[in-house]
Amino acid sequence: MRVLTRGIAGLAALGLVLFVVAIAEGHAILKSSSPAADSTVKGPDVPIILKFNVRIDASRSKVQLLHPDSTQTDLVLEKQDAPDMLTSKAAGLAPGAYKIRWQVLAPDGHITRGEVPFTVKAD
Ligand SMILES: [Cu+2]
Repeated sequence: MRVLTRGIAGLAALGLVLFVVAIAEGHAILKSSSPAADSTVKGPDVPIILKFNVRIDASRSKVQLLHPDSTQTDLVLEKQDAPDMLTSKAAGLAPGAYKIRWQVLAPDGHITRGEVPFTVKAD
């Protein structure tokens, strides 16, 4: 009985540890971005920075730009400065409303996606 109790306590402790690890290495959540959501920036060249809560597998992640005319282009990702960041450069943007569409793969194997709307104003 004592051994069983200890076993159960041990399992509970292990479960807690696994739970904490799962939180620490959970799927990706966007922590901040540049341009920030709903912000207005100066064109025509706009650096794109996405910062996440976990490291990102850039080779299996995708960032696209949705243009004011609803067309969509793939953004070429730069070499990662930090494992939890994706950067790119959107060049030649005319004034208007845009959206960054991101889809990333986190270490826990989960894919998450989201959008960051922003506006480009004339220089
Ligand atoms: Cu996950």
